[in-house]
Amino acid sequence: MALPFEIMGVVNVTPDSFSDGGEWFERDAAVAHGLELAAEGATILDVGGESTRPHALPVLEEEELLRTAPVVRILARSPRAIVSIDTTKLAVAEAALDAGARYVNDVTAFRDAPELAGLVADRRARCCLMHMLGDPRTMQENPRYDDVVDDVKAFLWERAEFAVREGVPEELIDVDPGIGFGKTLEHNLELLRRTDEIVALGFNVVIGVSRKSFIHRLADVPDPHDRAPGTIAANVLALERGARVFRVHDVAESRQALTVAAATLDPDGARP
Ligand code: HH2
Repeated sequence: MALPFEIMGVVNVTPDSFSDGGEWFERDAAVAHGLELAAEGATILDVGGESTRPHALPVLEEEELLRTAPVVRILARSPRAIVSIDTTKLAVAEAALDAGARYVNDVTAFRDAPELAGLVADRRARCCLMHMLGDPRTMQENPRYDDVVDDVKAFLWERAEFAVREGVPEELIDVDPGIGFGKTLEHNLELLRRTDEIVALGFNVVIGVSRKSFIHRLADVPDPHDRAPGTIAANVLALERGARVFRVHDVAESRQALTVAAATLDPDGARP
């Protein structure tokens, strides 16, 4: 039976991601990791070839293609999960869709490559439009908002309108407040506390808190691998406020927690 949430498992084919850089950089390791996450309950596998952590070095298009397309091609055969490509580049998204991906996760919400919207529309793919203030080089330099939730909502609404104008059906658009992307600790907490206001936009809301540094700031957990409990706490509260998709590294633990939380919130709701 369908669960009232989806888990997006992170497959970073990168040497420098903030929490697992280098762990799945080899093609076979990335594929094996993706299959393991699908077996643990991820229904979306988010394959990325470029880190978005603050001050990450940009990756050339050819290199990002080489990292991601072969991994997407194999994972797309999995019957358990659909494959998402985490990219801001048109050619990388196109190659991934050619290789069987059915979801495009763009942390710039089609601002870096506006043509991505038309591509997603033509392929009838699902997409995630994420909020980020500035770019990964500058985003953590004194981020400011009038009201962080209202500003993020206005941005997401504008980007969704753009996607719809380019032909993407509304029901294939997910939105994401972009936890940690140009936000202070207080901004992140405010967005999580008021997730219901983002849900009220009418799109599926994606939450990406997994292992992020705000958990360390709050609970003193220097090693990102140890941040699953903080990740789960934030995700369970976001579920209660209506978020639908949870982008996580620790799939088995997250699935267990979210399943129990969902059953508690709605005893008549779907169970596995
Ligand atoms: N966070 C990261 C990357 N992509 N996409 C969405 N939609 N939402 C997020 O919160 C999000 C994202 C950062 O996490 P990770 O991929 O583990 O790190 P890195 O960017 O260093 O590879």
